[in-house]
Amino acid sequence: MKTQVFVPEHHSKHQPSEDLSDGTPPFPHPEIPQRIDAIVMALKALPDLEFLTESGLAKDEVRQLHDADYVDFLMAITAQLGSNAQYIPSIFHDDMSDAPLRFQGGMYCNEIGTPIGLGSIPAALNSAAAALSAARYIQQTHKDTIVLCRPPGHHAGRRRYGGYCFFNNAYLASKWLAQEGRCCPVLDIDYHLGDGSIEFAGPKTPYFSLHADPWKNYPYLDARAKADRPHTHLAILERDTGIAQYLEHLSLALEALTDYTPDFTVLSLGLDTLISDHIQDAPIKIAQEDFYDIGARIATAIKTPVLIVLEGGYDVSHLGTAMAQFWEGFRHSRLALQ
Ligand code: OKP
Ligand code: ZN
Repeated sequence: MKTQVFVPEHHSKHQPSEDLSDGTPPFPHPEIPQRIDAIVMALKALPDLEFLTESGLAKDEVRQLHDADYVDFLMAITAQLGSNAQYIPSIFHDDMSDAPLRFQGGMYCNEIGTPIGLGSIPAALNSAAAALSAARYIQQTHKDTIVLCRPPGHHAGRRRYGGYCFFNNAYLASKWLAQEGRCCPVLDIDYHLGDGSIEFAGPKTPYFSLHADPWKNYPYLDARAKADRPHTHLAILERDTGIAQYLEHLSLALEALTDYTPDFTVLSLGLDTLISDHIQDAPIKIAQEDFYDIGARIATAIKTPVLIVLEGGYDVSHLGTAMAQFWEGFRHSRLALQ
């Protein structure tokens, strides 16, 4: 039986042109449609994968995780955009509900690197729908599944977008899989701390993350302020961390995760830990072939079906190889254990 790969059909409608986070001049936006094309192309060269196109929009479902006024704002601002316009908030306060609509984004976002174009929210709703389809599939079949979410989701909080994310794909899936008393942790191995995901950690949906120091890297916040939360396990990867040290951190996270006796697991898979990914401010040393060992280690330690959800990864010329290496390591490890 083949492994299903869910691919959102509308992701390429989200085409942020530039990222203003580093000031002027802006740099070309790294979260581009070619990311998915590169990964799909590399996976198509591997055996036993079947690709399924997701065309739905999770308009109602995102409201189970995100606040209604937040979702309403994203829909309303989209309705006001022209075909080439991109919306970025300019003024930031906690409550701007009485401000004109075009300023209200400042209470739902705290950075300027995530422009909203006409197709951005449809793409994000499609990405969320793909995550939920994959969740339903894994629930029915108990088979490991891949979903190539774009835009990513782990920086999206209950009422906050940013860090290239709008809806939290991983936690939409995790919360759905954790229904009726089941347990579905999220293991996040994106380079960045999922400051959105952390908001959704709970006894049945604990959050485990390996990430670069979030004080020195996006989202540039004090990790200590986040560290003491229940059902949250955070490990910081120091600059220059190589694969041996990385795997030690990973094993500790996997042990803690296993202690929850999960029924399903969501893996927030970011490929931006790759050494050549320019998104890193405190670079670590994970090579393409190391993804094989990372995939193998995860498949060996986690006995539940795993829903692999794509998060970041911006080195388009090496993304495909990294993903293929990860999947080969994961798959071979599963086969060896059968
Ligand atoms: C999203 B994901 C650094 C700019 C960083 C935001 C990065 C968002 C990463 N020069 N801008 O976690 O991969
Ligand atoms: Zn990332």
